[in-house]
Amino acid sequence: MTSQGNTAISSHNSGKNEQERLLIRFRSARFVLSTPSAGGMPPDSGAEVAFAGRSNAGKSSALNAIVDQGSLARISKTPGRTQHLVVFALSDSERLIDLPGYGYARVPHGVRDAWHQMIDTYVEQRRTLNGMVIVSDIRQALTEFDEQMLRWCAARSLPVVVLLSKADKLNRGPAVTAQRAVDKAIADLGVSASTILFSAPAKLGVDAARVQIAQWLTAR
Ligand SMILES: Nc1nc2c(ncn2[C@@H]2O[C@H](COP(=O)(O)OP(=O)(O)OP(=O)(O)O)[C@@H](O)[C@H]2O)c(=O)[nH]1
Ligand SMILES: [Mg+2]
Repeated sequence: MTSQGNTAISSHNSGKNEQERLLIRFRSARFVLSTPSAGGMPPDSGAEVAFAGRSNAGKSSALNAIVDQGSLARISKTPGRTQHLVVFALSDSERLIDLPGYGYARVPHGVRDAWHQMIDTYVEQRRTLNGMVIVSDIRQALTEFDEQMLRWCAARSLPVVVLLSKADKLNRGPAVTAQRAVDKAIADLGVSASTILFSAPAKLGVDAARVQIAQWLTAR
């Protein structure tokens, strides 16, 4: 699974060792619990990084690629599958949270409003939330929801990285052009967030995402 055959990076051995150390750390991720409300979360101590994004954007797939486990978080061809906050732990004090997808049209308004409320409450009140991963399909980024989430995170000075998912669906040129457009849209919003070209099946951007998330999990 690791890029052992890649001799081009052999001169950066320390970087490679660091990646392998991170890989081992993320591989230890285990399912803890799934809860329909922020009140059902584990005690608010330690450090957490959450994955947010539109329904079907690829949140669960990104999480699985990052922890290098094919089916830790449930992936579905049916949008709206993850309707709970799903908690995974790397250690007693480090957690990854798979948030319910936003904006799935085919559920009643009342249910949708309840999801929005729950995520809003979680982002606003969770003290150990140290960083937000917004997963956005590169062909649709940024959605209205992504922009809303960027504003919520800015409001509480929460750092954000945007994974531009499904980058394997575009050639390199159009993917880079799309990334630049998203960088500009973020700047135009007056907020700050880095972007990473990402593909779960192609393992693109996975190492970079691990480095960022590990940094947030370590910060207290
Ligand atoms: N080609 C490609 N397909 C992807 C990628 N990431 C996710 N998918 C596919 O997109 C669909 C949705 O992926 P999920 O990871 O379940 O998306 P989600 O954001 O967790 O969806 P909800 O839990 O419903 O909000 C699945 O069919 C995945 O196989 C990617 O990087 N490339
Ligand atoms: Mg999901």
